[in-house]
Amino acid sequence: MKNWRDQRLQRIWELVTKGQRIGSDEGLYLYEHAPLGYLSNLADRINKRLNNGKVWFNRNMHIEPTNICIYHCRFCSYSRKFNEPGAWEMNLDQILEQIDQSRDTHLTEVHIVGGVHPQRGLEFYEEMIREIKLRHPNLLIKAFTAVELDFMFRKSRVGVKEGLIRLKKAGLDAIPGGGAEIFDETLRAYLCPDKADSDTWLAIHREAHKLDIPTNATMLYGHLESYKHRVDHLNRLRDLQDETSGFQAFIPLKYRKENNLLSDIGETSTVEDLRNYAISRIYLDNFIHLKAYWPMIGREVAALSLSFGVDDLDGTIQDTTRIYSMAGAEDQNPTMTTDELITLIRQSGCQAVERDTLYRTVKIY
Ligand code: V47
Ligand code: SF4
Repeated sequence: MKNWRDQRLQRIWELVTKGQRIGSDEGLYLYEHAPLGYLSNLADRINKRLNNGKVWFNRNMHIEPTNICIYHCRFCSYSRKFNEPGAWEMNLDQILEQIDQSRDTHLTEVHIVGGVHPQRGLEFYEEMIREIKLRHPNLLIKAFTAVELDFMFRKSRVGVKEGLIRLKKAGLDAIPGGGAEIFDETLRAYLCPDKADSDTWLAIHREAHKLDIPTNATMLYGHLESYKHRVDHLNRLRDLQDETSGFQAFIPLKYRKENNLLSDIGETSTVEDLRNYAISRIYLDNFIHLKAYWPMIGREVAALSLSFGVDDLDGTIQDTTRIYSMAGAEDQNPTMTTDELITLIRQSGCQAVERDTLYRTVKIY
């Protein structure tokens, strides 16, 4: 057992290494006082216990059907109104064509997330999923944030349960974690005032879990939130996971500052990003996977994150995602081949395991 001079850190270390849970005060203490080496060491132990030195990745492509959005999130660099320069909308044929043109013949997942288009209701998305599944029955579809789902269900006047049942029947396999942003109501009212609120986000994920649709969870951090807000966010996710066990992975999303209304507040440092990964790993004791979304943080930080509790690197994403490139992400052309990903993982001393959307092993490298 290590000895840390700070007694509080020593107590947290002992609790966590015994497999016990820490509370909000302890979470806050870690954010405020824990040294980097402590966090890396503790998060890595938990990760080894849960994932045994494996780092997961999958072969996926991202599709963003439109960036036309009715909402006005202050951190968003990507959304546009109709006819505004830079706006795009793809029809069903164009979406299907984009998948057909995929260069990776071993693709296992298509990830679909976009703006909240005012004219597109459940019927449009139901058909989209059905057609993709019809042409590519082996491709798993992870699609639509809770914010998109909330709007399409209300537009089509169906309840959450009915809407999710219909999408599942059409072929939806999983739901991504976007739209969670930060749950604190006061901050959320300022950052993204008009979209699905925190309770709605959580209720949609709860209902999906009840219907056996696995989902992910995110937290947008590094903007106006305090450490207390981050701990509150992690707490709400941990509580729901206790109830349902339906979350597959937690993905911290680093706020990127270019071309949006919060540009003047700057961005978090790499050290802060690594601390946040580690504390998330320590706090969310009921989540198996902690994912780094590498196109946003860059390859080098993604490699470092593997020593801070991260066990999953999002995909061999082809250069189709624009949410982050428009917000100033590290990698403006986010594509990594399988070989590059495997090398990155091996150089961190871990074993690369290709998975599908449901974390079933496809191949061990
Ligand atoms: O909800 C928007 C975020 C999210 C910015 O589940 C920004 O596997 C940083 O859902 N800086 C959408 N982030 C992305 C998303 C996602 C991504 C990767 C993996 C998964 C998964 C889900 O992007 C939005 C919002 O939180 N976002 N603007 C910005 N300026
Ligand atoms: Fe729309 Fe999503 Fe951008 Fe918010 S973050 S404005 S919901 S596209």
